[in-house]
Amino acid sequence: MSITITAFERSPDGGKGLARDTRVRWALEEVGQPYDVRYVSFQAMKESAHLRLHPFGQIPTYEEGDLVLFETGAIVFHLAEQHPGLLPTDAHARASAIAWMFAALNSVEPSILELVVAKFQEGDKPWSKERVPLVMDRIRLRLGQLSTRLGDADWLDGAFSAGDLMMVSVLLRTRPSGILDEFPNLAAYVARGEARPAYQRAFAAQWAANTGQLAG
Ligand SMILES: N[C@@H](CCC(=O)N[C@@H](CS)C(=O)NCC(=O)O)C(=O)O
Repeated sequence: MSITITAFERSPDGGKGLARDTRVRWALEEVGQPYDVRYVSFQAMKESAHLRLHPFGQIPTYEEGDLVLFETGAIVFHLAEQHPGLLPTDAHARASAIAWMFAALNSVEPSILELVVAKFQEGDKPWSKERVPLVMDRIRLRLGQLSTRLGDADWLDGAFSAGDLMMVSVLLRTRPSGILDEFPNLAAYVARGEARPAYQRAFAAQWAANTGQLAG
């Protein structure tokens, strides 16, 4: 069954890999599944054809036969359930890897998103100057806790899993702020994720789509 995902026609980050189709592409590459991409404009994302796939008018979406999914957590989880490589077979280890996926999306990503809102969407508001340092502190708190838990391990819980894929994807979104450099083990963790051949292929594909160039 062929797989089609959606992505920005032109990502606001210009191809830095921060748009969320990258994490889905990465999961697809990790499990060796070919896929097509349908590129959508901001306008098309809010029109009925796309809203049938994604109730909130966002990317990415995932179509496979008559299955339609939205939410990157659900998409990556589906891929990890259907194909070997992203979740351990041992039941407890599997549950723990899934917990890390939720942790990435529910406990780490929210404050990172707040920063994007405070800096870019509300950057011209009078409260933005005071809000940014507060949000940075909330991110710092979570990253400190995560850094302590990771210690000197390569991955969060044994072998690389969908939990790491999601956590690295979320942490990558802090890169423009420079805050990751305060936590050398997290910076190294993210670099390990980025060095994976599957990530490299995913990054190159979205880069090529956004820039019309091959990744260098
Ligand atoms: N929780 C959703 C978030 C999806 C999301 O925010 N997508 C962004 C791109 S990374 C988007 O479509 N933004 C445009 C918009 O919301 O209008 C997920 O993980 O899939």
